[in-house]
Order: sequence, then structure tokens, then C-alpha cells
Amino acid sequence: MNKLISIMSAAVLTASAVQIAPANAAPDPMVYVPSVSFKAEASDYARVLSDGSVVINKRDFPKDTDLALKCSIYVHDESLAAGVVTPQWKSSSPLLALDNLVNVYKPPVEFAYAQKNDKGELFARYTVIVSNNKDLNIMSFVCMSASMSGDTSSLVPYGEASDSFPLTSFDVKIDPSIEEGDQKIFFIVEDVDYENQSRTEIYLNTEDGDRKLIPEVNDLKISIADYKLGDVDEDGSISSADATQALIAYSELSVGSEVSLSNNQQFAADVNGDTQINSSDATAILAYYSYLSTFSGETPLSIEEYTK
Ligand SMILES: [Ca+2]
Ligand SMILES: [Ca+2]
Repeated sequence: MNKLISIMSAAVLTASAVQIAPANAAPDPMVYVPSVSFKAEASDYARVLSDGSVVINKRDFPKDTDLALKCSIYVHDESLAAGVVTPQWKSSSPLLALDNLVNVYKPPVEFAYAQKNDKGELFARYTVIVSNNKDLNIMSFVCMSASMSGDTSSLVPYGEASDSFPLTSFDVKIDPSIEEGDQKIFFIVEDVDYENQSRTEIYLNTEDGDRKLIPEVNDLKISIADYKLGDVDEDGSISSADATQALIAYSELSVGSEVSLSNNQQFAADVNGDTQINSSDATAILAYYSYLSTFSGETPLSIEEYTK
């Protein structure tokens, strides 16, 4: 019984210790693991779902225009102890070509670790090295405080946090002949193309010197598809039958059985883009169907515009 009580009081103590610690205390750089992620920009043919993944719709490709998915990279470092950040990333397909990597100092732009001088002008306080290996479809961006030889200063974020601004930006040029299926832009954390390949690393300044680590990485999933949003049964129009199909898929998914819709049909069914198919999507389809049925103007809104 005594043992149980002491365990319980230890638990209570731990709980109160957690409460006493200030909510905004920076995590300990000796143990903390920062993360890196991508963020893609939506466009006429690229939907960004609620989990950040992208669905490229071949049906909406414009003619005679370069297809470029705009992407940015973010560093999430709550310890603010990063002295060097070296994201390296690669595309899973040559038909998604990495291009136009922004060197944040040419001309200077606001980025994660930008700095302003006394006159309020952006200037190059930190060393930045960018490279784009088009043969291997790899990009690399290195940002480091003044020197790597014993300098223990940390990168000072430009905004309130390290992820208030992107580290840098780039384009993913899409070859229109790309086939349907899943692709990704991923951070390199192990050898992919050759031995001892540079990888995504962050050096945190600690009391014991540099702590070099591989951050948590959040890759960018890119699905190539061909569908019309809301037209789940693929008959070319949006009607109550599509809502019914979405509901059937929902009931299949909720009992854990395999969904009878194709990938394209599933993208068509997820009208609100939350990566789930459920009654909200069916409701949205019905609402849009009823809007269309009573519409008397010239050009009705698209389902994308209507559900915004
Ligand atoms: Ca339909
Ligand atoms: Ca949904």
C-alpha cells in the first residue's frame, strides 16, 4: 500500500511539475529533435488537402503553360538552438523536376533566418549555400551561423518563430505526361543516390558543443489523379447519385472493409479535402446539386468555389 501511495504521489508531483513549468519554455537542445516540412501552394490543378498533401488533377492541366507547383520548406525549431540547418531533398520522379531554388540573398528576401540592418534593409548575416543537381533531381540549402569552426551562435529567426517564414522556396515542374499514382518530394536522411550522400541535418548548440542530428522529416505526398470533384460515379455530372456513392464508401470505410471506389473516385468524393470520405462530403455534394438545380444565371460556380 505504501508503495502504491508513493507511486501516486510521484505521479502527482510529476503532474504539478509539468504545470509549474512555463508554457513557453524552450525545449532542452540536449534532447530536443526539431523537424522540417514542405508546404505546397494550391493552384487550378493542384489541391492541397488538410494534411498538407497535394492532389494534382491532370484533367485541369492548362494547355501551353509550364506546370509548376510552388513549394516552400520550413524548419520547426522550438529550442532556437540551431546553428546549422542543411535540408537536402529529392523528387521521386524525373517527371516532377525540382527547379528555381530561391537563393534568399539574391536579391535578399524575407526568410526563416533573414536579418535587417539598422536602416531596415535585409542583409546577409548568415552563410547560405544553395545547389540544384538536376541530373539527380536533388536540391540542397545550407544555412549556418558565421562559422562552423567553434562558433556557437545560434541562427536568430526573422519572425517570432523559426517557422514564421519559410527557409526557402522552389518549384516542382510537372511533365504533363506523368502517369496517375503517388509520388513525393522527400528529405534525404540516408544514402539514396551514392555513398556518403549529404543528408538533412540540423546542428543544435548545447552546453557540450554542437549536437548534430537528423530532424524529424515530413515529406510531401503528391498524388497524380484525373477526376472531377464531386462526380463520384464518373458520369460527367454532379447529382444525388454521387452523394449516395460517397455514403456507401463511408459505410464501407467505417466497418473497415475495402472501399469499392477507384483512387480517382475517392479524390472526387473528398469534396471538403480533409482526406476522409464521410457524410460531410455527401452533404456538400447534395448542397451543390441543389444549388445547380435551382441556378438560373449564366455561369454557375464550380463545386470548388461553391464549397469554399
Ligand atoms: Ca455523377
Ligand atoms: Ca472529406
